[in-house]
Amino acid sequence: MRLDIVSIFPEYFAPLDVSLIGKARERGTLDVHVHQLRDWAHDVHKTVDDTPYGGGPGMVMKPEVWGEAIDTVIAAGPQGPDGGLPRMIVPTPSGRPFSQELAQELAGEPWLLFACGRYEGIDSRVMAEYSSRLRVDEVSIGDYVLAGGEVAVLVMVEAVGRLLPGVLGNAQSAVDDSFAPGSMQNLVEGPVYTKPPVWRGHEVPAVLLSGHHGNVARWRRDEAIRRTVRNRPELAAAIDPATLDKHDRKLLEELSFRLQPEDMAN
Ligand code: JA5
Repeated sequence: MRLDIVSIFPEYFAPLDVSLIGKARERGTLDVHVHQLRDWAHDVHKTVDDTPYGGGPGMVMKPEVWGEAIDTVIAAGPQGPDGGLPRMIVPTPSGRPFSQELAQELAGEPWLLFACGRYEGIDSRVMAEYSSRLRVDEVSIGDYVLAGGEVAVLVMVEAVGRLLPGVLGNAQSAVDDSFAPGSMQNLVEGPVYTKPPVWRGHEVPAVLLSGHHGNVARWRRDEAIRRTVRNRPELAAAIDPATLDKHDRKLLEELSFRLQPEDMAN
């Protein structure tokens, strides 16, 4: 997979040299190109921003600089000027939510182009222009404000990169994830433990040392349910009652959690 990232702070992407993603780059699984947006600004001050039309606080990134940057990146693509087109991702808190499902979808793309905004964001005509030429998605990684798109891109690159064939050492790790399709539906993962069996007076739950695989699986599911109800009530509310056994129902009752009634449709 090829990744192009355009930013006024290319130094933000130093973490992509290390760990899982760094190794994937060394092996050629990932081909990452980070670009300095200011390389396409032509005035002496390398200006990339200007005041917002309509007034208001802050500055907006200029469309001409972004247009030249993106045109150049597209033209220098993986297989030359006729080597297909990238899918473009623009991080913004007003975008569609990033999710494990979107990460899976992006992991199937041969070429992604990430455009990192700063200030109050990028002139919207840039997204309009490229939407008529490429698939463009404005994407949010959560409901909070960041100073720019760079950290959001690091998040998305890690989430996507670890799904690529051969990037995770253990093939099971990616399917066990809380939000992976095929993991326990609508449940987050429970707690994990390793040696020693007692640390500062805290004991590892005895069932995990018992060697009884059935009891271990049951206990893990209970803990996943407890955590989901406590930390993610909106996920718990979306549990399909048909996916629960009698033991699950009893536990939810003990936790005073009311399941949604089964609807009449279907
Ligand atoms: C800020 C100019 O979903 C959280 C996000 C916050 C934020 C993102 S994504 N992009 C920007 C940005 O600010 O481009």
